[in-house]
Amino acid sequence: MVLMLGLLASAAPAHQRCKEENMMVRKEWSSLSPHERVAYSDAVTCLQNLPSQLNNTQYPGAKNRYADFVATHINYTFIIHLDAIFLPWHRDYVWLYESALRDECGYQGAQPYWDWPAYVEGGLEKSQLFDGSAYSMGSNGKGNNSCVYKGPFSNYTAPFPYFPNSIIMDNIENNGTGAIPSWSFDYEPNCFQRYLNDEALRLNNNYSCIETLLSQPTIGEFQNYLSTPEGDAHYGPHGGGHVAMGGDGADLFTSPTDPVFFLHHAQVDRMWTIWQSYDIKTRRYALNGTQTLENVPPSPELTLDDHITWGPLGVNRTTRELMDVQAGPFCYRYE
Ligand SMILES: *[C@@H]1O[C@H](CO)[C@@H](O)[C@H](O)[C@H]1NC(C)=O
Ligand SMILES: *[C@@H]1O[C@H](CO)[C@@H](O)[C@H](O)[C@H]1NC(C)=O
Ligand SMILES: *[C@@H]1O[C@H](CO)[C@@H](O)[C@H](O)[C@H]1NC(C)=O
Ligand SMILES: *[C@@H]1O[C@H](CO)[C@@H](O)[C@H](O)[C@H]1NC(C)=O
Ligand SMILES: *[C@@H]1O[C@H](CO)[C@@H](O)[C@H](O)[C@H]1NC(C)=O
Ligand SMILES: *[C@@H]1O[C@H](CO)[C@@H](O)[C@H](O)[C@H]1NC(C)=O
Ligand SMILES: *[C@@H]1O[C@H](CO)[C@@H](O)[C@H](O)[C@H]1NC(C)=O
Ligand SMILES: *[C@@H]1O[C@H](CO)[C@@H](O)[C@H](O)[C@H]1NC(C)=O
Ligand SMILES: [Cu+2]
Repeated sequence: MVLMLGLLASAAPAHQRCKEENMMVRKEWSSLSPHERVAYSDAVTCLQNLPSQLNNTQYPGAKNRYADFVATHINYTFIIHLDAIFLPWHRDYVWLYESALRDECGYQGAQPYWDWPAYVEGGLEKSQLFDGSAYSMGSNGKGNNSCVYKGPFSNYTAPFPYFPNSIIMDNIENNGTGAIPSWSFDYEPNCFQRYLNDEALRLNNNYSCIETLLSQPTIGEFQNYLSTPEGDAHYGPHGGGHVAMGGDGADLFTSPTDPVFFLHHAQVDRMWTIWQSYDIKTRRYALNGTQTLENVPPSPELTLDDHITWGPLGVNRTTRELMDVQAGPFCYRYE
């Protein structure tokens, strides 16, 4: 009987497989109990202590399983940002990471998110996310190198090189090929860095910014408001969160080096999910844009039938499979 039910379950279409009983519920960091917060950061530390699954000759910097996720993000930087692939790619990326925490490190909870506007007042350094206590995600950085010095991850060695912003600008300005530098996966150990920036969060991620984001009428405008710089200190809520972390979290290539990246991108995903929910009929499958960063080099518009890849982290998906958080590979909601 058990076997038969198992067969039925695996044959059922996705929308029937994802039910209230097996749905993951993603919560805001500060609303987790202290015990739940430690369980989460412990699972991340566990991933940082598991062996890499990548070829060490090709990826010398991928020193552990956590770094495999960073390597993959570096690998695809030029196709997963400032284009139509951005939202669906990062949705599955966070899901693959959450699944690794659960499957490889015994984590029982769901991926938490970072509700930015709730952190605008009071200072990041004093917040439950960054206060450096055992119940936080580690402290701010300090010293000349701005190394995270207290709480979880303070002894983590960031393995990959630093990528200057000029790499992105050169590619855009010179109609580049979007090839990553040859040294991208080198092992260049450094301390894990943060440089918390309250002002960036206040200007890009306050309640009125979120209201503006969620009131964008089309997916094209939603994406533009989310990520496109509008000059001085304006980066959009996605960029603002990265700049607010500073250090490793603000490097477009290696930003997942900061474990808060995954809380930040869960929040980006939550914004998209909420925006979609306002008008499921027209918004769930809405796409706008091509498949390369700022469309350099030029690429076709992304369609629902195109394949998206995460390299060795997971199987290819069509864009269509990634549009609904309770179908395809996913089964979660935000609380
Ligand atoms: C790892 O990559 C190197 C260089 O590409 C290759 O020669 C070697 O066979 C690979 N090792 C494995 C186990 O695949
Ligand atoms: C990098 O991208 C190439 C091309 O898609 C792929 O073959 C390789 O497995 C990727 N490696 C990682 C770590 O993502
Ligand atoms: C930080 O930099 C200052 C000025 O360059 C130098 O005097 C100081 O020794 C450095 N401190 C550390 C801990 O490296
Ligand atoms: C970091 O390493 C030092 C020295 O090995 C150790 O005393 C400290 O407890 C470690 N901190 C954390 C948060 O693991
Ligand atoms: C940019 O380069 C691509 C080839 O990579 C070429 O097809 C395209 O015409 C170029 N665009 C411009 C504006 O020069
Ligand atoms: C919220 O952000 C907007 C846009 O940057 C800014 O004009 C406004 O002053 C900010 N509000 C507060 C309360 O800081
Ligand atoms: C994509 O969005 C931009 C910005 O809103 C808009 O100008 C453009 O017409 C849209 N493209 C398509 C194909 O809908
Ligand atoms: C996965 O998709 C990428 C392009 O997004 C493609 O290059 C690759 O061949 C696909 N791999 C498989 C196994 O289908
Ligand atoms: Cu990214």
